Amino acid sequence: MPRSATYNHSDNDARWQERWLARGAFQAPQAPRHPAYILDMFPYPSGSGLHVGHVVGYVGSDVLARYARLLGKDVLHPMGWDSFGLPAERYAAKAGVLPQVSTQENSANYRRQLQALGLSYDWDRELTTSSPEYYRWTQWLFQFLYKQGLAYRAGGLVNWCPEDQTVLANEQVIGGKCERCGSQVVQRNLEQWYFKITAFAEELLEGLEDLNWPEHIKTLQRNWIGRSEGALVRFRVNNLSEQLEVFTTRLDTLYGATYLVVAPEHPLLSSLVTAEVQPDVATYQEAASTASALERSFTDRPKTGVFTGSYALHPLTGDLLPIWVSDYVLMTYGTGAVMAVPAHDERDFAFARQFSLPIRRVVVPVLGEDPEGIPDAPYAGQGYLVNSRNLNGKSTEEAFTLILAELGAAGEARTTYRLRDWLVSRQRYWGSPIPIAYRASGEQVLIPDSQLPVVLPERVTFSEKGASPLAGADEWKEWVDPLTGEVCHRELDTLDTFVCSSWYYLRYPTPNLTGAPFDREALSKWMPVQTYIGGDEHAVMHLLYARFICRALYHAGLVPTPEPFEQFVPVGKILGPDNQKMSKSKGNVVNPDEVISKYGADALRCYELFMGPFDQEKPWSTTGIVGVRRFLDKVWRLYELPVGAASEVELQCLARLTQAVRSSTELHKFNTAVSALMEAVNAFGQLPSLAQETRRSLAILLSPYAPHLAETLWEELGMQGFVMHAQLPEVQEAYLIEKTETYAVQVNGKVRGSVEVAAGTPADVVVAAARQLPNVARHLIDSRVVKEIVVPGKLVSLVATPLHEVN
Ligand code: ANZ
Repeated sequence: MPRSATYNHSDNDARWQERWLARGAFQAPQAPRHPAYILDMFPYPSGSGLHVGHVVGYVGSDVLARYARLLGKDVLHPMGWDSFGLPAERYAAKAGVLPQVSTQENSANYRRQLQALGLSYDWDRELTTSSPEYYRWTQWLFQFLYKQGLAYRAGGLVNWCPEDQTVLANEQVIGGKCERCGSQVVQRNLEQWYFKITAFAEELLEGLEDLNWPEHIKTLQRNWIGRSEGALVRFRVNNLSEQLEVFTTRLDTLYGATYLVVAPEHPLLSSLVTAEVQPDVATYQEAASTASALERSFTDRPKTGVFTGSYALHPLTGDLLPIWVSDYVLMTYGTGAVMAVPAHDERDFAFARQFSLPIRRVVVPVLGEDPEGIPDAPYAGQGYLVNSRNLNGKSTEEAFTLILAELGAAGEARTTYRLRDWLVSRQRYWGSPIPIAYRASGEQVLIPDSQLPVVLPERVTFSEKGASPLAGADEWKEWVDPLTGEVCHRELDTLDTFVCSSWYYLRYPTPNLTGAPFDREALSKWMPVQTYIGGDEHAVMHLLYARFICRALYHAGLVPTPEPFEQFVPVGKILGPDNQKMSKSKGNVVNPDEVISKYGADALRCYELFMGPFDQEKPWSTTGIVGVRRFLDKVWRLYELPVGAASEVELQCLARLTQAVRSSTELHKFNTAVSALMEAVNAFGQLPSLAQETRRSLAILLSPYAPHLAETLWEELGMQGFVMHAQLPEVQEAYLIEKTETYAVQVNGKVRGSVEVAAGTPADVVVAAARQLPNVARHLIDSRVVKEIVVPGKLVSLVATPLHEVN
């Protein structure tokens, strides 16, 4: 058959996709010898299907999976559906279609779209979190945590989304708004289910050290966990038998404490309040209950409060300190009470000004200084003590220790964490039922294992707003305890969908196991996930929850590794051609189906990766994809050159290409790999002939990026089997002209190491290699690189500034 003038993508895309599937080319082996578990964050299958922005991460992970196969690795590369969630329930209320049905349709559409990209998923392992076969084990997980004392029901102030009509976890409230729908979240006092993630605060913090994750994600997790070292101070209160405990990180400022403040929800408040201020305090408490914790913690928020009428005794001076109530103190942190040191804390300073409370300076930045009068602003730094009796002149650090000793039983060193327990119950239908029931006495009973899963009833009425349809499922609501015959009522809340995704990676090695959620033996072959790819918006949600659940299971000896994801690679968003976030409402959504049918799957894949660095945001451009398609046609025509013995130039060019594709792919610099392929194809195009060996190598190097074209060329060359199962060419060092170059690496002007790279290595790859030097990485911790200067062959100079503190 004569060769077509341009590469025929429509026939070839379909042909290879069918063959790969028919021959089980993507199947992971049962007994891997060189395992590589490469995992994407699985999507929520929405009704509108995938757009080109959703798939960039999947293309990147597919390149890694295909590359690992070329290295001879046994690859586990699965996909599934995180299919519980509110949109399906909303859709049911509007369109009258059961979520069970719409979810199936949507995931079938997603599967079709992903397959059309030639993604090498092992579809035999597909998971659907909303299927009873899966959520039976989510329910097992709930019961496991319950039995371990790590799942409990408790009352308290929670975040309530009035639009979604459900509570939310703290992690789902971003800047006071619902993470899903953007509505203003309000506070409500409700009884809810929690998972005790706080029991793992220290471990989750320490575990970060060994992870190969981007530093900014680790910083977000560290700040979210928020470890604070400080002390408890116990204050005696006039006419109260209990002492009032405060948590402070600045015990050294104790002599500067001029009043105390308790949170409006503090349990001792009612005993502190004297009769005459009782009504004012009650009004204040009422008003405070509507503000979110976030709002309350803003430093510049106008300060409000009421004097309780009681006084506490300063433990060292015996002075009487008035006790106030104010909502700038949160009940959910420390002890819910603070000693206020207005001269050295901004919020205390503003409050003291507002209510004319004394301000006493006890720390100065420079030894020997002792300014008079009231300061204009608080000084929050460290320094030396003044107005602090025997401690004057001591450093703040030393004073902390001395005061702690002096306090005796009235003080105690204490570490606290900002992290709160994970609120997991939701007042919605489309989630896993919580496998628990209540006796008439209120006592909780676990639904016995033999009756799991507790399946969602289908005969329910959906309403667009208001209570969960489960509240109206009268027959389902009742449950008879088989042991006692007592009629109990089931829990009507369902689990947060983040519970389903906190353990799914443990199920892929044995997706159809019936007797257990996962198999330790199989996990010890595959875990931890070698590379996990997804959005960094999950930094303190999914990525934290998954680490917690993996640790809880690890401690029980059920899984082999404490950490689930060895390496995490964030994916940058693709914006619409208008530089805006792609969304249906903005009309800037690009559909991959159309792009594939016009330009082919390989053009879409290569273009998505060529657009820019994988982890950065970038806008879609139609001219860009045309250029990439032209490159693929050039590759196609290159194979029309006469066959000849390889010249020196050809061998050099191939060696450089092999080197570049290898190093760029390994460092996830996919754009650099694609441009190296483009350069090489241009260079080969200048030659009078091309050797068979070069053709074979080029097809293999191309195959992770443009697998359909690569298979077509491989077939034309008369090769047996798939190119995806070939062996990656080695770099022929002898043909790398100037073999290597050594770069000095500077951070903020100081030399921190050196890297040796192949001559001509692209600048961004050199920078990436430089940043991986341990000594360089150490100097970049908690910083952002704002400038990268590369002097070819000589120097990498990084300019970094400290990251903002993230609350
Ligand atoms: C006295 C003091 C003096 C404080 C000073 C600060 C500066 P981090 O570092 O975030 O842990 N605090 C304690 N519990 C609180 C609560 N429930 N709500 C609001 N604020 C609370 O912050 C610890 C500091 O935050 C504590 O140290 C306490 O104020 C305040 F010059 O105590 B400090």
